[in-house]
Amino acid sequence: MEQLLNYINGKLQAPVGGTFIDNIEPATGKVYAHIPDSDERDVQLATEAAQKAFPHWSALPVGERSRILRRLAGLIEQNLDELAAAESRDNGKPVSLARTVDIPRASSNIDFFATGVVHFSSDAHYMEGTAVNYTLRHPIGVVGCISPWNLPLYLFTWKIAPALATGNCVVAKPSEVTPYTAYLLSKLCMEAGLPAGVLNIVHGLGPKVGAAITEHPEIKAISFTGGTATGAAIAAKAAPMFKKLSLELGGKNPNIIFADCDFEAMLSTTMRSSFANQGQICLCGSRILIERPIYEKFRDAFVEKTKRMKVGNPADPDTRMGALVSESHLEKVLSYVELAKEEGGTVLAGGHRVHLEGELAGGYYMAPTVIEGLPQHCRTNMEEIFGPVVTLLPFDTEEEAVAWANATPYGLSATLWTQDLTRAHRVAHQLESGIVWINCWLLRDLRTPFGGMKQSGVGREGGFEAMRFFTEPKNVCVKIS
Ligand code: TXE
Repeated sequence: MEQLLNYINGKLQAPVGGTFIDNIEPATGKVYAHIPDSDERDVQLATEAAQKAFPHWSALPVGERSRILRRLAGLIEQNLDELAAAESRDNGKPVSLARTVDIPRASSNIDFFATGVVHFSSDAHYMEGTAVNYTLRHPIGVVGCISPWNLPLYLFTWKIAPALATGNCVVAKPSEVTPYTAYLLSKLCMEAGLPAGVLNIVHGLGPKVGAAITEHPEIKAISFTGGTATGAAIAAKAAPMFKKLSLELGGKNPNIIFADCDFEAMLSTTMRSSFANQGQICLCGSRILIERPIYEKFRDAFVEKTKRMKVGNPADPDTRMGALVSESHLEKVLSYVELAKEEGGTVLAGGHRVHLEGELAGGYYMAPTVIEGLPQHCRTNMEEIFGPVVTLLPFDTEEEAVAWANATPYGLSATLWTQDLTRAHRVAHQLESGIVWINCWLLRDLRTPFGGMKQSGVGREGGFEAMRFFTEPKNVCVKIS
């Protein structure tokens, strides 16, 4: 049985305590590797290594840091096959998705910030005849990056790339549920010539290792993606220590479909925005609001397509619907289907576990699920389910659609389908979300601010926003008269 190792001070090493935890393959429900059950002693070693590496790494000319990171991005690209197969096996997602989205985006994340940092400039402010002010942007020092299991390498690199590019050193913790590609990345970091201690990856449980990172006095900023409840727990610990905090949390995103939409384009994209990655993307449109004149046409076409979706072996290149990430998560998602029935919903498609044959018999499979007839403000429509479950809601007026879209505690993303662009801009302006897609979904320009409001998070990632988060601005004022 393979034993994954921590990556600390440029070396792969076992946890100080010598204990390991099982790593389960969602496609079969079987243990296939062991990961370090690290604790605060490993976080201490990682933090010391990062502190030692910081003076040299932060003093490197930005072009040199850029060159090393671009080499790492290239190695991810060259190792697409191995990384995609590993991601699919660890998360349960179709290997086709890992090959076309997760791994290419992990490489782009690193390449994007490796090049972006070379153009990252600051400001100067001239006081006529009196003084000139210039702003310096220093790297913070040692920062913590904690990432979730739904898009493992994609979100892990999305955090470490801007941190490293701006000259920080990182203590990072991938989710214990999907640690494998971060482990493979450790080896690529050594091959790319990343200096020892610049990036340290400590594997293990959130309340143990994640908490130790959050609470370590020498780790000056925390960038976190995960559940809203965990984000609140991290903020409660980090805020009194005056750490900079970036929190990317949950969502309950509306997908608003007006009668004048391009129906076929909307329908095919809505299949993706509803069920991609088994619905385990914080940006999925889990509440579908349909203007009443086309409600039945949409419902019948959408349900028919959903029933035709084949749940299969994630390793099969033709599979578009793989396994959910864990037994406990599958049970959580199925429990929401039961709740929906109690709240008056009617299940139009799916709603049950799927049992595959042979080796896959113990896997965590679920049929994509469509529910209608729920009251707008019920728990099913207010709480994040994070699985292949969507609810349908007919609306009569634009005002009603906007009010319902904004009615949840979340505010991450929203999708809008209409050919009336005046209405599109008017509605987008009123939606309480950090991201609005009009006649598209998950179309991403990495330069744009990424994140949500309300209980979907604090701060933004992406582009210069991310590089500003990982740097401390200092204004220097020079008298010239
Ligand atoms: O998140 P967690 P999980 C939502 C989704 C999901 C829920 C929980 O609703 O059902 O969050 O998912 C580490 N101190 N999203 O289990 O628990 C943990 O080890 C410090 C939305 O992934 O928040 C992991 O590395 N760290 C999200 C990371 O936090 C702690 C994507 C995320 O784990 C910790 C994923 C603690 N006390 C889930 N407890 C999105 N916005 O994309 C755990 N961790």
